[in-house]
Amino acid sequence: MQNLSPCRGTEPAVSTATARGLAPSRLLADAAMSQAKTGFRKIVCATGAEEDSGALPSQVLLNALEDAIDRREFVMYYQPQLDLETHQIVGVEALMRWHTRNGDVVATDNFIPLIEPSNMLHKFTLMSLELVLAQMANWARRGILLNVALNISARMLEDDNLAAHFKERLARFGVRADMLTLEITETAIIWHPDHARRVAADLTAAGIKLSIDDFGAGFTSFSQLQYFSLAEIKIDKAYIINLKENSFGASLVKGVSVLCKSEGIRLIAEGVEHRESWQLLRQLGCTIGQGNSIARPAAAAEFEAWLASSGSQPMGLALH
Ligand code: G
Ligand code: MN
Repeated sequence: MQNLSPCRGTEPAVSTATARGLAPSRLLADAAMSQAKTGFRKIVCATGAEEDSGALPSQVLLNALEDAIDRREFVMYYQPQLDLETHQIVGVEALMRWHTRNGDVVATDNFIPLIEPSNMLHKFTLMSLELVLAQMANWARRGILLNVALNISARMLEDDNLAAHFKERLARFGVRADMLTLEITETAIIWHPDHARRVAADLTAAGIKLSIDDFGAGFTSFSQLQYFSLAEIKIDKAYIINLKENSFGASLVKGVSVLCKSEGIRLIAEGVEHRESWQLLRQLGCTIGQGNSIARPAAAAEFEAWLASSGSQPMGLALH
């Protein structure tokens, strides 16, 4: 493959908004910045007194987000997943960015924690799904067949109708179910495992693939994992960003790769920031990488330009 140069994307930085008390989206972009500085809890639990000192009440933030959802101010970015042996693009992860009306770009870490516990989660998830399916249908019409991974909250596995919602939309957009993977973060607490397992089984029965995200970042319960029919595990970037030989991270990758091989699970290393890690990952048995040394997340047009310049044929059919 040619031109698979590192860091080609130009993902915008998170908002640096400073003004206060303007439009709702300005408030939230502002809060995103405060969150980075002061921590999430302080904003969400802000009291009147804190409001005077510049923190914002959570309801204002939630209203701003709800408006943003209704106005469709969210844009999907795409980050490729590379087969480190064949240099084929095996898929992309869809990553949401909020493009506020004043031109700020807010990354997911700054707003997902607000949406997840709220009653907006359902609406937000279906909006994300529709953005992804519209893009997949658009790509398919143009002969670009890409497997796409969408992040969903573990809380969505409480919804008995989740698979039905997904099936209806897959049919409406004319997208094959086996080209869609749902990433569920391993750190999330699943309150009703039996129920979640049933919903997950409905999704896999519909042909949708399930992936465990941020693997190794939480208190992994292998006893839970074995009951989910997993297509994929993504090792948390904390182990990958500074991957070194003979380190704990290297042992983890090697061990999990053995588990994945014998279970027929696809293994992805996320946060591959250094080109030098590509070979080490292959040696450890992990053949798929995602991260800034391959490409940063980019909006569809920019991602397509990257794909064309990479010379890689995306692999768009079911992987197993
Ligand atoms: O929670 P999840 O693992 O889905 O989040 C993926 C996040 O990791 C995205 O926000 C993406 O921008 C970020 N990311 C992707 N590649 C890299 C990388 O190489 N290094 C770092 N630090 N972050 C990355
Ligand atoms: Mn993810």
